[in-house]
Amino acid sequence: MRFRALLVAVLAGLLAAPAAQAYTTFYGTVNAPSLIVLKRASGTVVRNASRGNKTFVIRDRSASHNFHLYGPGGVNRRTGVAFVGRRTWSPVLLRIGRYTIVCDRHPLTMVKHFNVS
Ligand SMILES: [Cu+2]
Repeated sequence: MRFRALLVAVLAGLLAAPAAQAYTTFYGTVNAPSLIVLKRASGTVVRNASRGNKTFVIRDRSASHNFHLYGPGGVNRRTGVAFVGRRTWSPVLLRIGRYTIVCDRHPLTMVKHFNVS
């Protein structure tokens, strides 16, 4: 009887366990001829964000560009220039400061920033 009670308690605990953590997701796109952008699910461009863990879904649509994210806290993630496809980076911990998204082959023309506060 005691064992059964324990078993029920353990099963109830398993059922009550939280689902995998879902973070706010940002969508990065890089595309020919010279587009690089970071948007929210709503479609608005990310210029300011709150600090904390985020998910980045990167759509790299060109074999001649890449998507590189870097900034405070040692964040430094990138797709390969030749790579075409989707990458998910999660979690990425954003800290207060200024982050950069850039195509490494065109750092003067394909570069944007957003601020985290
Ligand atoms: Cu480029």
